[in-house]
Amino acid sequence: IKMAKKSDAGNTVANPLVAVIMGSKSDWDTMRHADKTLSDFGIAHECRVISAHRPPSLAGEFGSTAEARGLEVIIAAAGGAAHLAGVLAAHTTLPVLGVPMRSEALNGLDSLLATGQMPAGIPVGRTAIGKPGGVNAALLAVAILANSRPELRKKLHDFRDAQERKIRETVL
Ligand code: RP5
Repeated sequence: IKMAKKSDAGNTVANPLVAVIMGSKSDWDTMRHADKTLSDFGIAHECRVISAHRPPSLAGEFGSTAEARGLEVIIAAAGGAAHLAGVLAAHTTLPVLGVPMRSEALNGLDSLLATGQMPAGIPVGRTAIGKPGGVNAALLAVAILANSRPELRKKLHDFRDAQERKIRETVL
C-alpha cells in the first residue's frame, strides 16, 4: 500500500488507487470526510472536481483513462440531478461508488434517487446522503482494495474492533 499524501479538492498524488470525484467545490465540505477516511487507512488517493455537465467531455476523459492510470475504485459525489456517478461508470468498468449530496431544494432526496436509480447494465453502488455516505464510500473502497491486500484487511478488522470497543465502553 502506498501511503497517501495530504490531498485537497483538485490536488493529485502519484499513482492513486482511489479517486474521489465531486461535481463542485461546494461538495468538498462533505467529501473531505471521504478524503480523511482514505488517509486514515493510508490509501493513495486523489480528490478532484469534475462535473458531469460542466463540461461533460472532462468526465468522459477521466472515466475512459481511469483504469489505465491504475485507479481501482472511483467515488463520485454529486447533488441535484446527480448523474456524475452514472456518467463516470458509463466510461469505465472500475467499481463506481456514488455519494448523494444534501441538496438545498430537496434535502438530498433528488441526489439519492438520481445517483441510485441506474438502469441495468451500468452499475453504481450508492451510499447514504451526505457525510455518512462519504465516509462509507471510502470504507467500501478500502474493503474492495482489501480483497487483494491482507494488510488492509487487517486494518479494517482493527477499525471495526475499535468501533465496537467504543460502543461497549460507553457509559451514560
Ligand atoms: C452538482 O450541483 C454538484 O455536485 C453540487 O452538489 C451541486 C451544486 O453545485 P454548485 O452550484 O455549488 O457548484 O453539480
